[in-house]
Amino acid sequence: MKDKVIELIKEAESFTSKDANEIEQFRIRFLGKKGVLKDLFAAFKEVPNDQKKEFGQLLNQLQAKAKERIEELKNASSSTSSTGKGDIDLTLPVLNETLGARHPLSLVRNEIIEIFARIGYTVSEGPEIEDDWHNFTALNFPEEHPARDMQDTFFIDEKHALRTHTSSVQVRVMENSTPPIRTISPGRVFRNEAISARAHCIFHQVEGLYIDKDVSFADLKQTLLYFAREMFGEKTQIRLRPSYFPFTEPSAEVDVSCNICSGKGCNVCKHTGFLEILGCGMVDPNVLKNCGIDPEVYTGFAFGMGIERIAMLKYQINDLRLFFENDMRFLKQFKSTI
Ligand code: 2NL
Repeated sequence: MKDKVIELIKEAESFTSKDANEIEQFRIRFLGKKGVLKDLFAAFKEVPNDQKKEFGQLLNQLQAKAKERIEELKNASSSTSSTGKGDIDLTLPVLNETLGARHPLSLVRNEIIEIFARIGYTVSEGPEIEDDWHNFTALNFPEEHPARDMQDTFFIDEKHALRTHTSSVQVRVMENSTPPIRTISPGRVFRNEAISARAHCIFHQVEGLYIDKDVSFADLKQTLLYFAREMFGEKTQIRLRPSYFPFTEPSAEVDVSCNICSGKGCNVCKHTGFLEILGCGMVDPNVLKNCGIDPEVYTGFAFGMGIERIAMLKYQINDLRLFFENDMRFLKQFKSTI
């Protein structure tokens, strides 16, 4: 009896086949309802007590071996079957290869939205074709400002153009609501520029606007420091340089400490230790007035940044054109697991 079991273990170990039918026959013979293991377990009662332990162990070994062998052979045959006769194995797992990737600009836009959502900012959207009022006049652009020129702006007709910034969305928000206002407006913007590694005629912006009683420049600085640290890491420093925009006064350009050399100086930051990320300022009282908000009661700050620029710094991308060419070799690198 014992020898018979040892014989069967050897047989199970050496059994080999690629034919699903043969594997099934093997399973029935060993593990089936009327299979050898069933018989042997039934015969177990007959085994003298002093041999029961050894015999039992052998039976367990045989059962485990038979199961293991069937599993191995099934796996081996399923991985070759679809290449051989052209039949499809529906039990194969789905290949992750086919999973898509989010565009890096979407990843960065979503991250910016989340960072500001955590401090109470909503998201506002608006039309890409704008009238002169929302894109320029309400924002305090003088009648003769060069940005209104055909060379900088894509005009649709006398009165309409493709928006050159998403501030136009925020003008609409101010016109249609009362403070407190805390909103960001991400979106596509258009400028009549020659395409190069650093410029494109279509790009993406996020603008932010905060209007309430007693909003100060200190609030602006602290908000931007929070953003920079969430986006580029908790050790990030910011630096504000005086600047000029028609719609803010005072205005500033904001740099972050270079996250590649930690401010020590490298090729990316051109040995300055800082990288420019956005423009900002206190909303000009004329703009508030134009949008129906009393500048004697309310103050506010605003800022604007290019999503491409933030993505280039975050992922160390050195050519803007990569964002628009949809080269799979580039896009595939942003594959996420979710
Ligand atoms: C930049 C600079 C900026 C704003 C955008 C803004 C919007 C309203 C009122 C006042 Cl409704 N200002 N936006 C303010 C300062 C700078 O963008 O370099 N963007 C890429």
